Amino acid sequence: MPKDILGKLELSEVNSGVFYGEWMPIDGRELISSHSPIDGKEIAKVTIAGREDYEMVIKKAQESFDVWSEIPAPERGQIIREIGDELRQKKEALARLVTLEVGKILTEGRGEVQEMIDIADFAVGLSRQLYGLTIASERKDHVLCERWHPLGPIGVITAFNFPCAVWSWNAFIAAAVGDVVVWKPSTKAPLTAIATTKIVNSVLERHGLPPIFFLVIGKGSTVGNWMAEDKRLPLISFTGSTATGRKVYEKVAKRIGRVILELGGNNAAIVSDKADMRIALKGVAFGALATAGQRCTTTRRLILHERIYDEFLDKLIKVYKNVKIGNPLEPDTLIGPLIDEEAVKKYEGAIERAVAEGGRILYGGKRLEGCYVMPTIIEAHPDMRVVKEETFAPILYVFKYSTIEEALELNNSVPQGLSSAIFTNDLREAEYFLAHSDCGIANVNTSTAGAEIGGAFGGEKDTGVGREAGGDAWKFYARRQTATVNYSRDLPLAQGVKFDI
Ligand code: UN1
Repeated sequence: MPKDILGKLELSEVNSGVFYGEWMPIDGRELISSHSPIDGKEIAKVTIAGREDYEMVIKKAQESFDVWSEIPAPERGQIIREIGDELRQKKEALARLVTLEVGKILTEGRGEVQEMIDIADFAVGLSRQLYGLTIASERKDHVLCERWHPLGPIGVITAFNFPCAVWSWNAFIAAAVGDVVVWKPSTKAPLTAIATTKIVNSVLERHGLPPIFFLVIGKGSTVGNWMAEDKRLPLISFTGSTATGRKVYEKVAKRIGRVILELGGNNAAIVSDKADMRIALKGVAFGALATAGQRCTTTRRLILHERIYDEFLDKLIKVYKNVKIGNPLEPDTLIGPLIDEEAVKKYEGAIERAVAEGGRILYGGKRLEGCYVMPTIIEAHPDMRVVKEETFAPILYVFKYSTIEEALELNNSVPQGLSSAIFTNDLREAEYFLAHSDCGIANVNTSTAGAEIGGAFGGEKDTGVGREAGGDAWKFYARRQTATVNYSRDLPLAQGVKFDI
């Protein structure tokens, strides 16, 4: 166990996985282990929640909500500002833990914490900008306006690949709006969640405020199911696979709750014959290889113009040959391991199916050792079933096109609709792409991956419902109220209805 990293984050060999204002005692509780995909070794152990622990979390979250939601929003913003500062101080240690626990390279680990700091800054600004509209009333001496109220304790369920940033998109925006947050992280990254919970709540404690960021780590889908079925959590924000997201959606719908679903992506990059090839090459390589292909925004499909097809692939294969695969803590590594053995199996299974369906491996296709795999490029055709799926691994399927219409048809031909990109210097092509891409994110001359927090993040079709992070995504975390105030000396009715008594 790397004591230097864990020590700085107040983690020990056995950690409580439930925070309800205090950390649930660890004695006699069931334990899970967190393993590093770097070498498969155990980092530390974590306790998991039973139903009583969960009930305690919800009870305390409700109590905290009553306090936090009453604090003026700009004051809430000041607390979030300090949380951002605390994260700045702990950035390196938390980044190293992220790298250790999920295997992303250190600059990406740092980027992950930076994303938390950025969204904290965004939330501070937002805390003074929770605007509602004033609407012209059809009735004399009436005011019609929109108010946005805190929603309640909200549930956030996150995946391993962004083990703290995605939580913070939800948590800091929700906190600015006046909500408190119950977090169920991935059991593949429990230590990052515990360390994060300690950092953010320390600020509230310093101010004598009740905690607003609760944590409940559970095994399998148990805790997630409790949350999805729990009316006391008016919103569930879920990040994960489409299959699990569908189940969450059904459960939340049954109780008429609200969801944000950030599910699978199957993102394409189009490279036109009118692209700046250097930019295109870097954009495609980053999109396909970063985080070892384990981002929901990863470039999984490459749509190349026929005129540059061979040349671009030659160059891309050279890049693939040269990228250093290995320990993500080492400074020149660009590709770390996949998260676990199961992920490697899925990588191998997808490649096998692609070949069986007529795909041709142009590069890679093999496991190296442990959870390390070769990034893979496969020449594919649009009818292959496997190209319609999201495999969370560095596999890139390549297609050829001749007209921009054809390229967009290919872009839109999958069930998912998260991110998309075109590389071109032609204005007509770029605008045609933006007008026709069916994704929530559409980029010109930059990668499908690596979105900034300032824009709303999310997708269409099987990718889910709603938006997170910037833009006006905060409205998902708030209860909208339309208010009418009559300051006249009469009671005129809307639509000219007469009701004289
Ligand atoms: C995810 O993979 O769930 O745009 C989120 C990106 C990152 C976030 C990805 N900022 O690639």
